[in-house]
Amino acid sequence: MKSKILIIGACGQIGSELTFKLREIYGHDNVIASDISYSNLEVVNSGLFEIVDAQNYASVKVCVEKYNIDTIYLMAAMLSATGEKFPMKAWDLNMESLFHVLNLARAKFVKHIFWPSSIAVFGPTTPKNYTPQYTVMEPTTVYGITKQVGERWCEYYHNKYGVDVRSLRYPGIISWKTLPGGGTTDYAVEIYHKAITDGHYNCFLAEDTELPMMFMDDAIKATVDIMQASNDAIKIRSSYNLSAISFTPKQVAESIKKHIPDFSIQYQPDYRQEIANSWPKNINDSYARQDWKWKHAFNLEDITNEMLFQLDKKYH
Ligand code: AKB
Repeated sequence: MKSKILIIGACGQIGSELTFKLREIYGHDNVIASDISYSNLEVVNSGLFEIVDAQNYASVKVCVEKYNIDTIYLMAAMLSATGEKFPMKAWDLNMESLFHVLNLARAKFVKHIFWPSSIAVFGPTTPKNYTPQYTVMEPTTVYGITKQVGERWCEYYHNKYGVDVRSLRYPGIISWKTLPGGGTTDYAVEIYHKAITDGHYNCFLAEDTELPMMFMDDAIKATVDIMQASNDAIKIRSSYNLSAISFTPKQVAESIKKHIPDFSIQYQPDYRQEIANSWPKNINDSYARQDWKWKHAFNLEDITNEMLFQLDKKYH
């Protein structure tokens, strides 16, 4: 029997590209995209699409039953920067949506769940370099708290109720199709757009702020790979550390200047600097590499080439 997939939060940065990739792999009509509104017309018009409120159990369940869904990718979340502005909204959205899908799996309406965690589960007391899978985790953002608590619940539902839930701690994701919204790592996407449109970027992080990052194609590959791995291969049911590259705003600016010599950048750190300072600089993802053979493909130079090429086409 073919897998029937529901993507919740399909209009967002990762959800949109995941929708296109999963349709390619599992067939157009086996992947139902959903979101709280019609905010991404490319996704809405690309195939089956439903309005689903991730915070409403009945709304998710109706869609699951309508299409006989067996696998849910829960991509709806409020990210770190917006979460600091609306702490209770971030808590409610991030936790309620997770409980709804976990409870649907516990009640056997669905079989498999993908739920993204984040490097935001780490905090200022975590070792910053080569951050291990198992280490001190004292996140200081509401987003990070929801992800850390969510990881505990995922593991709990797996151990107690046998729920097949799989998760990755995404770093900052860089992509050209859909803009990210409300994250601390968003600068690494905005910088490429501004390089093409304005030749200048005002960066909200300091020049030497090193953070873990990944190109979208790698993030999608990791997501597909962990979901396709055999049950036995998945040894961690909280969330896997996942890593590709790390860089600073200054290093991205330099790589852009190789293509656009006049590109200029100014650093005006704001409240997001404190969030970035609390996160690791780079991540040890040896468990993912060992358990389900994770391997990234894109380095900074590859990302810059692809981002500038695609955005140049988009804007001109
Ligand atoms: C954010 O910046 O909040 C996200 C993340 C690292 O999870 N991109």
